[in-house]
Amino acid sequence: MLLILLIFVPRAWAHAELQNASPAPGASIKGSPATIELTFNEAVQNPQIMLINVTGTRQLSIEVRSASSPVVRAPLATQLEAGVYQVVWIVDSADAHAISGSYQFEVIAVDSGLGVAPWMVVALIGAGFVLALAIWVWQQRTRFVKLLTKGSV
Ligand SMILES: [Cu+2]
Repeated sequence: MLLILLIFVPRAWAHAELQNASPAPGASIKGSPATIELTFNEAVQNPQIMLINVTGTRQLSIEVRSASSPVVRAPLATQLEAGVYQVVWIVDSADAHAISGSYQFEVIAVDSGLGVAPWMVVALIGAGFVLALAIWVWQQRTRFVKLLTKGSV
């Protein structure tokens, strides 16, 4: 029975299928992508892409200018801040049926270069230790002087 279904139900009815996406589904990328690019197995029309900031509440509707083509390219007008984004897309297959899908990717903040270097941590701990030792030595010295001058601490 299953075999008969497999034979008589044509695969996907010639609907378009998403083959490739950039940023890739599940990808973590440093900094904002310049474009969202979806590649289908056949030419698609009337593409619509919506970008939802999952970690925030911002919703971006991206304008897509595209003739019938297997590649839908959507340039981003604004830089995406760090966060998880959901790409929701709707396109018309060659047979005029609409198909849709969604996936997520993550934008990681670009390293500002102002981070604390490991040698700085070591230097700070070292400086703190030297200071503590200096204070201790100073305290012992005053106690010792008191002992000498007054005969008691
Ligand atoms: Cu169809």
